[in-house]
Amino acid sequence: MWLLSVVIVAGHGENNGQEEAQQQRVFLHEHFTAPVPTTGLLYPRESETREVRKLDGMWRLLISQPSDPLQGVREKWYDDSLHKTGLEIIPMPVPASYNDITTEKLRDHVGTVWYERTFFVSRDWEENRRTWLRFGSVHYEAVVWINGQNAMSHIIGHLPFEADISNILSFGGENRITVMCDNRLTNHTVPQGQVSTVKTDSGETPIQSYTFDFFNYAGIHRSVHLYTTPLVHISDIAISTQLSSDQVGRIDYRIWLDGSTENSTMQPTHVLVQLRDSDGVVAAQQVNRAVYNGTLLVPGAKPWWPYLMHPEPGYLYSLEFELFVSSDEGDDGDEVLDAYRLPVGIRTLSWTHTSLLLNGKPLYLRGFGRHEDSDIRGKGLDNALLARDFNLIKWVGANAYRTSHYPYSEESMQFADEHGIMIVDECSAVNIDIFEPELLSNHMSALEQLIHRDRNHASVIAWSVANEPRSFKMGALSYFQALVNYTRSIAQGRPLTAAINASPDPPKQCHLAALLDIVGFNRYNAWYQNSGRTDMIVNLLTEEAQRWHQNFGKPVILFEYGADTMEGLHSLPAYIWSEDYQVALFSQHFKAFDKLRKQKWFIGEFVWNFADFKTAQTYTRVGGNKKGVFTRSRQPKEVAHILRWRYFALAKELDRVPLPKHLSLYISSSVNGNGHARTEL
Ligand code: GCB
Repeated sequence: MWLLSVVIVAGHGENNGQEEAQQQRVFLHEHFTAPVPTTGLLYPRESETREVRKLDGMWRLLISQPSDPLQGVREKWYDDSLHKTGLEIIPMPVPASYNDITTEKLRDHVGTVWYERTFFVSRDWEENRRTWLRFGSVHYEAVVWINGQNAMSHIIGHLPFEADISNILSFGGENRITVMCDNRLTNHTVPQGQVSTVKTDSGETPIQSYTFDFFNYAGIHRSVHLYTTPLVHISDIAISTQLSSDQVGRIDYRIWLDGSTENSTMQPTHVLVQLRDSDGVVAAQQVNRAVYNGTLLVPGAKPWWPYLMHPEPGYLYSLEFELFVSSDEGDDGDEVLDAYRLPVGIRTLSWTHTSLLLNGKPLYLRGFGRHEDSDIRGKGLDNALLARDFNLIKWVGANAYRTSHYPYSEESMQFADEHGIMIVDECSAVNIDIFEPELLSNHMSALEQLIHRDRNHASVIAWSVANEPRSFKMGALSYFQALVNYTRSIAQGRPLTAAINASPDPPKQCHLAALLDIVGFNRYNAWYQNSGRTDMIVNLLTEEAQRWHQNFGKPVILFEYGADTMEGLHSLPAYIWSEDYQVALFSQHFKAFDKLRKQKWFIGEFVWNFADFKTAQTYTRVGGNKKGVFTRSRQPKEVAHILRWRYFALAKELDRVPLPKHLSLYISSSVNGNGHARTEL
């Protein structure tokens, strides 16, 4: 690592709008240690050789003193039930963020909390298998003990982690699981934040601050699985797919095995790989004896298509891997050691300097930036919410969303595959600044873990390496060169993008855009810039998009535009924060998009945001960010109907999709020939 000795004085102060000078060191990230590649972590699925149990439900929670977050580690609270500490224990649901569950204390807690529950494991699980404990996500840092023994630890929220806990479990008896969860963000975490101490009326207390615009919810956010595998088992799978012009599908696969057994009759001899269509009929198969990678060819394959691009979107096959040990009695006596089934969509993804193509067809993305966020649960996984959100996405006619600003649940990724919703998959690097080596290494790890987790999803069409980094700063150049070079080496056939808010031109020109495959930018014309001026959108937006394309020669997407809107607030003429203003602002953006679409390199429009969401407390946010097209309880604002009209009109124009029957309301027989003019409300 070569540290320049110069000290750069850079403009800074996005947090409170005041420009304050900040001194920053600039690093040349020439030598860095790439993350150790993630292994394992296949999503837990039942099969004839695997059992899966969830440890979701009501856990117990202890809140550490913010002034002494590591007291529990020093005093070994994990050695016994948390009740033994004599401190207050409260019930806490899993999965959920803990912040909005109680009526006091917890919402703005800074530091650690301790979760605990007990569970039983049957004696049957002791023989010839391994038992794994897997967390879908704990934000931000987690340390896990089973029966007082350290089982695993993990940093970076929104990502899964697991460990084989067979050796520390009590089979046929009660087990205790203890999780310490720390929500503190620093300059080196992804995302970044700062903890400082303030003097309150009752003394000093630590507070957490951050520049990103969503609440730093924390806790055990996704399901906790307990599952078994055979001693020797399939530990990991990577696939990539292609579709030829004559409809021959190709699946390249690789599997990894893990574990050993002293019993030689239990050593795997071959793998049977079978691809089954949605009726269960075998479409291709292969027996693999020596190596664990291969290729399946699927004549007449049914491709994976996005929603509204094909009558049967989201078509998935089941790719079955069965690990066998041969018996001397011949094939009939072969024993299945392990079986795992992976849903697989067959499609070709490619890109040029002007287009992103799926199965050879240029894509036009219409969708949203979103958040995993809801009342009470915060960022906790909620299947009811997930199903509702996908119903709304389809109702509005969107075909894509960006997982702004962190990886979303694995369950939502599976849903996207099944429904044909395309995903721009973003890692948790939001608003990064101060480009130090420790940040780079965590940022690389965030991307490595994300790509490892999501590489087999047909829905993933791009990796977003960051949202609104301070990419115009001098320190950003070598940082992003290192980051992008590394990410490209593990990108699994997807283009790299980012949501940029720096400028396409000097003096605040973005240092990242030139390194990407697709340039995405966020721009709030008539909101943060020129508030109230919906007559200052079309030219500014079209000119800026053109600058991005001219300067960097890449396809361009607008990843964010929008206006905060209080549901039920109306104003004629339109005034900011009213529903009327949101409608007017969107409509002007649509004009700009249509101009831009004529230039083939403009490949997508994403609204900010799908739904209202919670943020930290600030005087610019009324109960949170209100730029949702839907309210936080997932009901449409007026603009949702307008957006629906546009998204379906695009689907009609681009893919000849018939408009939904009740898109517009009957007004009068003299309007528009058929009497339908206004969108249905
Ligand atoms: C942005 C950010 C997003 C914010 C949004 C806003 O540019 O990417 O996280 O929520 O602006 O509404 O200010």
